[in-house]
Amino acid sequence: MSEPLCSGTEDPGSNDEESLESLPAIGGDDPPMDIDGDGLYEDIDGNGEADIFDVQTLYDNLDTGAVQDNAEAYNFSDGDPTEVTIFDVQELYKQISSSSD
Ligand SMILES: [Ca+2]
Ligand SMILES: [Ca+2]
Repeated sequence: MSEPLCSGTEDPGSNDEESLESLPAIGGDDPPMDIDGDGLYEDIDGNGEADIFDVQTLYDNLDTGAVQDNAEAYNFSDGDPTEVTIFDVQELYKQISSSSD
């Protein structure tokens, strides 16, 4: 029984996929994912794609501990890193609407 602690592995300059922490699942069974490795977890429902459903899921679960306890991962608006707000939801929506395949 070992419990891996991931503290100290966060390095904004590196892109080490294996060092990503998994966050508690939001509104489903799959943990959110940081698709592009910038430290923000835009795939809220963890299905591998960042789309409008992730915006909806974040909005629906905005007041839950799974979101607020990991506010830095959802600080899309680059505002207060200790609280996820509607502005973060709006910014995620903007990012998703502006990104194209
Ligand atoms: Ca990201
Ligand atoms: Ca998704």
